[in-house]
Amino acid sequence: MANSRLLEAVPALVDRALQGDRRSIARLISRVEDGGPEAWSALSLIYPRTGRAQIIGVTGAPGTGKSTLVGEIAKLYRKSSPALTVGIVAVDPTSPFSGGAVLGDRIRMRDLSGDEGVFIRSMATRGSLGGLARSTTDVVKVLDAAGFDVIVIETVGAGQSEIEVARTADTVIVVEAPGFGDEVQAIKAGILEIADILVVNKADRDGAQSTVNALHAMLDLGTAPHGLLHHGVLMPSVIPTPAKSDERWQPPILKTIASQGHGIDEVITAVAHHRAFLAAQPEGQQRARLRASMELETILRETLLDRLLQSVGADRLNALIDQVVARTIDPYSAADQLQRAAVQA
Ligand SMILES: Nc1nc2c(ncn2[C@@H]2O[C@H](COP(=O)(O)OP(=O)(O)O)[C@@H](O)[C@H]2O)c(=O)[nH]1
Ligand SMILES: [Mg+2]
Repeated sequence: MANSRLLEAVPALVDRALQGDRRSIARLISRVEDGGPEAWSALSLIYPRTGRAQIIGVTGAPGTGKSTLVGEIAKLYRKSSPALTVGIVAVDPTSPFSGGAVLGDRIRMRDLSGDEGVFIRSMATRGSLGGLARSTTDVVKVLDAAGFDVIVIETVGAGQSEIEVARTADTVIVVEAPGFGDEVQAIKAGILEIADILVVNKADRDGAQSTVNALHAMLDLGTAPHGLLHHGVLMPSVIPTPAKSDERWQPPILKTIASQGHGIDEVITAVAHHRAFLAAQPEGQQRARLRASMELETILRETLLDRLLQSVGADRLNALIDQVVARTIDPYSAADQLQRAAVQA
């Protein structure tokens, strides 16, 4: 009864959110994060309105300056055109956006949060990490449908599911910073491969150039045309526009000082170039397809498992778990038994 009343409220809530009402957007996001039938009905209502936003993932080790960079990117987009709106989804628990920052950072973020054209949402870190990847894409869909032109997702680049979150973006920016010794953190975390743009932030610090050089060597940019890099910063005017459809994207390496707002326009230019590149490439289409198939697979896995567990019941499941522990049955046979039981139920 209560549940059906809540379900009825969804279409009205979706309507108000799609009209850009900020409180309704926030409430719709919470509903979507909660998951379940209500979330699904909301998502199916908004889905036709999604696919417009440009989605940028920003990932990297903690402390490299991701949140600061995201803030500056948002500010510059807003400055470039007052009509251009920006959504920020922070999956970083230490993010100033999620309230985990030192006071100075929070004060700096205020000039963003007072802006009606910017919507900031921190993801609840409850639940499984796999679930986090799904709910993050769902939250992005809400902001997309609500009309935000650019959506930036900040995640800490550590672990497979964070990588999955970043991968759902159209353009992935991997942030690196000097001062971690000689190691390039992104390589340690295994996130270098997903970088469309590499940013060496904290370029005001010693060792920034050697980080750039290390990344350069790592990416094997030896084949790139000379003159592309100017003081380690890729000059926007000389970023080649790809002509052939089989041309591969070369991730540019850019230096920024996010805390001073330096180098941000180059980052935004590189994002625009990458977007144009994807639009002209079959790779762009492939990405959309890969994303759709990954998403469908995740949903199927969750819903099929849910249904199976509901139909066989917790007792039966627990009994089988005991048997697996006692080694009277192997996990494959146990899974097979559960599936057969579910089919019969
Ligand atoms: N020196 C210097 N510090 C920076 C720069 N960008 C960010 N920071 C500082 O680095 C710290 C971590 O930044 P934050 O954006 O929270 O990093 P995150 O953990 O990657 O999101 C904060 O104290 C920032 O003020 C920069 O370009 N240069
Ligand atoms: Mg952060």
